[in-house]
Amino acid sequence: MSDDKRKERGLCELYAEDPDRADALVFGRKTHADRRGFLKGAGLAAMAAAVGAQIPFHRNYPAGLIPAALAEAPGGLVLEGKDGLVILGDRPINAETPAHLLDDDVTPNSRHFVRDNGVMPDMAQKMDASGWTLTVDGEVDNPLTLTLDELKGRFKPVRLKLQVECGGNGRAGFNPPAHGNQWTVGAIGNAEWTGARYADVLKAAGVRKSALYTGHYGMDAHLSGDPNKVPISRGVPIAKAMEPHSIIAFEMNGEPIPKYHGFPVRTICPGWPGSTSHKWLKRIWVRDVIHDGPKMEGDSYRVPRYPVKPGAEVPKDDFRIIESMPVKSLITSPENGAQVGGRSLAIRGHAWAGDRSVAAVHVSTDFGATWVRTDLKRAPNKYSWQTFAARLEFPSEGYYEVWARATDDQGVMQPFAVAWNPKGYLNNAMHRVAVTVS
Ligand SMILES: Nc1nc2c(c(=O)[nH]1)N[C@H]1C(S)=C(S)[C@@H](COP(=O)(O)O)O[C@H]1N2
Ligand SMILES: [Mo]
Repeated sequence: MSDDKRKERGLCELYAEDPDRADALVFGRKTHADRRGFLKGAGLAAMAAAVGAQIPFHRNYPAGLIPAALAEAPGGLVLEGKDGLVILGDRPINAETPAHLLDDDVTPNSRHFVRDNGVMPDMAQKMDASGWTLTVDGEVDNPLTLTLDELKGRFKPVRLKLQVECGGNGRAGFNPPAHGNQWTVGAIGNAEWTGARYADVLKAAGVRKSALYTGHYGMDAHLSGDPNKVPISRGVPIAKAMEPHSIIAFEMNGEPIPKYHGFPVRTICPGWPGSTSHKWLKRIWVRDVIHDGPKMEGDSYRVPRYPVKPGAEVPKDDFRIIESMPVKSLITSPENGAQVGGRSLAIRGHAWAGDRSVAAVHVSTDFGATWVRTDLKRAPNKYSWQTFAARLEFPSEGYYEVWARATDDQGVMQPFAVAWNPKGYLNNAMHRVAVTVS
């Protein structure tokens, strides 16, 4: 089955099974309360934007009916406020950004990938934070319950450009295939986040010497609908939480955090698997053991301690928790498959290296035989990705591939092909884009 078919079916199935939820996802609102008045205001504007035209007979349009324009659109489901994302799944929502749409130095909200494990909370769906508090408890002398105003007012806010990359970004490149979302290269974003320093909040809570790890809890519901189940609860070692770039964010690119990205508040633990950047945050449980919430154990966000043969069974005790993400780069211009007239081409992209910085990015147009060093910018702040650019000359017409290879500040380079692991994490193989010169 083609990808387009699968996604279309996803949308049609969603409308067939749960039209209210489908409307809410597509148009960003709950419709059951006002079925007769469905296409008004924000819902009408969102639908007009989604189908690409005004809708003269909008008053007649029934709620919960899949718009034909979307059913036939390649890619199917449209996420409100998102631009050009490829949707891998709609329950939970998972969507990645094509590489050429990640060209901006700072990723706009409309182009940041989305990765959910459960169901978005109502508070985010409505973008209304009334009643929200954050609790900090556990290994602290002074447990806190903060309102949004207190979080914003009690601590000096910081504003930082920070990379968030899903631990499974690149999973589609594994053979034998790994279960999970088949991310290609676009589960990475570098938005500008505003928030309190995680360290300041922990200090205000009087974090104890016995504190070893944090445990994050959010407001999203488990897919099963069971209110006693938590979809995901991960955390970080205290040292990572105390790092000055780990923040408890309340703004993304100068706006309240969009519903998909954790409204009203989330952690950002940059450079580590995105799953440590907990959305819709409501509680930080400070632990005196390594946090053992759902998706901390087993093979979730864990990799074998030693290299394994592709397809091997790995004993559970031989896994370790993923911490820093590895060095990686992405060519964001030209787009894969570009046709170039003439012999010269400007290329651009970004590179990042988890807790480290990127020392160099090289590119090759002859399948790795020779490499040219690109012009690599410094990060505006630590944990931002770094932008590279180069001008390439092609000796003749024909099919070329542009390959990019970043090197981190410890001399570690991206590999040609990734080392296999059971769940398909940490694929940092070189990015390649095809270019036809005529
Ligand atoms: N509450 C909550 N936080 C979450 C998740 C989730 O499912 N629920 N997914 C995590 C994962 S696996 C990733 S990669 C990032 C993705 O953040 P984004 O959707 O803002 O890009 O959010 C993380 N935080
Ligand atoms: Mo993730």
